[in-house]
Amino acid sequence: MNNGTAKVEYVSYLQHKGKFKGLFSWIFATDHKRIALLYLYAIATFFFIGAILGLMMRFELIAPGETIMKPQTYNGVFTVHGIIMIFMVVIPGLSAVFGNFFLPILIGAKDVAFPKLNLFSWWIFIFGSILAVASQFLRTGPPDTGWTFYAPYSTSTGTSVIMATTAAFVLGFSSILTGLNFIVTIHRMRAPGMKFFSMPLFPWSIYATAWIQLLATPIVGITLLMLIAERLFGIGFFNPELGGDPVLFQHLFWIYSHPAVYIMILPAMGVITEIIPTFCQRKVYGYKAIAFSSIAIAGVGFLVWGHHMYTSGMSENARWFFSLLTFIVAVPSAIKVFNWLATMYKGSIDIKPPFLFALSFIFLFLIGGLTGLLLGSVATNIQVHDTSFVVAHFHYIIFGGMGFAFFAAIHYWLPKMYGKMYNFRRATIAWAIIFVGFNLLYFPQFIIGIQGMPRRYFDYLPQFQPAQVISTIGGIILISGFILMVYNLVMGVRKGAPAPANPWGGSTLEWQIPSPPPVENFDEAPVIKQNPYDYK
Ligand code: HEM
Ligand SMILES: [Cu+2]
Repeated sequence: MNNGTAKVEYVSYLQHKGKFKGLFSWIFATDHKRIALLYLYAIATFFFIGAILGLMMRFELIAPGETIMKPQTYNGVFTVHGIIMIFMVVIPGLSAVFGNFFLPILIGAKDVAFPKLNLFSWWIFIFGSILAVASQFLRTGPPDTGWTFYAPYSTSTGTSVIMATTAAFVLGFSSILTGLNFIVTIHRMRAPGMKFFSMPLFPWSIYATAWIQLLATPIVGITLLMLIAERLFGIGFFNPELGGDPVLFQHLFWIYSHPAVYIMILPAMGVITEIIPTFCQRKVYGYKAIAFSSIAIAGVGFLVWGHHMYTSGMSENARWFFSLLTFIVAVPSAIKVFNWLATMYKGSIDIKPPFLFALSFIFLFLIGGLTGLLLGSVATNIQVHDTSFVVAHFHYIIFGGMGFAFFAAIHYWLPKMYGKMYNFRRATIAWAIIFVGFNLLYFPQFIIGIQGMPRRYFDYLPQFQPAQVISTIGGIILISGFILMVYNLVMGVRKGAPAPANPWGGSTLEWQIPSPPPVENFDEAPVIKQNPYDYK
């Protein structure tokens, strides 16, 4: 181990020469760190495509009536935007990139338990993504159901629903295999001496996430197969004329898709839990409470799916029950927020770009979470159901939460991953632009949502226009900040100053090895005697 400034002789995973050369040494790599970068490049590309589609919708919505596209095109665009962002960006995002890269390192392992399976998961992910994008170009036209594929419309529309659902099905497989791999890794590969309760908290969050991936994803897989069978053979699962029930589809879909939002947000919380103590130079407050709250969120998250269905015809009792459970799942999330704030309290705070993204995560996640309670309570839900209030809420949670955590993570760990530093000033400017753009884009949607602006509509009443214009301007600002951020990171990787092993004074294991890490992470397996946050 070195103190970061001394030159050491070792082969980093970036320089390592294996069986293959050039591109093949990447796309056939079994090193978890290379696979993490493969995911990073793929997901960044998809995010960019998805963001362009989002911006196209914003331009359409800048004025009432038709501006840049036809209504049917709009339906295709919001569906594809949703499919890309949900299944190809935020669900895999943090766990496939940073889980892959840092989980083994943080628990002192050489790699994940099944390196080849790990590579296979990436290939499946790419295959599924190609199918999803291809569904846009079939003669039948892009799917127009929204990413939720609600029956009965999805069983009868003429558009490419089968291709899109097959894509989601395939992507689900990748997610299941990744989850399985991580669970086995955590159980079997921890360094000698590392107990469950001496794991850092990011691995804890990945652990909780992996169980959701493993247990919930098969449900949506089966649901999508049922939908395909319904379309092909008219079986009658969802068609009332054949004795089926369209609401059954919603139950099955949300039994997966509500837990899926925790696949997105738990690793995000894990990242924030690593970053806050580092930049406050303090130990994280309430280690066990944070670890258990991840497990609690994963568990209770399975029981609240009905809050998406208050208006689709459920019994009164079912509604208040789901509402109650929804409020309960807010508790472990609130515990985490409390612990982050308690960690910061009286810390000596070092304001660097990763910390700025982490702070804005907390702020945006709070707005998303509190508006989530309005959606969780039956009466207020019925007022804002299927309005742009919902759009604002989930963008605050998913983009403001998972997205900002991703940006925080990349600014935190990039020096370790590439052994290079980026420009702090530019990163801070990009952060400010992104933060302002984000709030301009989504906050007005809360207001017009309450006033009755429906979601997924191509047209609207003139009274909503001012807010829509502000949103669109916000979208342009957001994208500019995003481009600046990516430019800055890419320049850092290509031309940045060499990064020391521990640029932030972090206290977890990854900062004890050189940047970029050696091929097998550790020269010799570390023996763990301390607490997870004691490597100083
Ligand atoms: C540049 C950034 C983005 C912009 C400008 C944007 C804009 C939009 C707009 C205008 C809609 C349609 C709202 C409606 O009428 O229902 C929408 C829907 C949606 N967005 Fe985004 N969005 C962005 C980023 C994201 C991200 C990062 C996610 C990640 C989860 C996301 C997920 C979704 C989903 C799931 C829908 C729902 C699609 C549907 O209704 O089927 N968006 N977005
Ligand atoms: Cu939900």
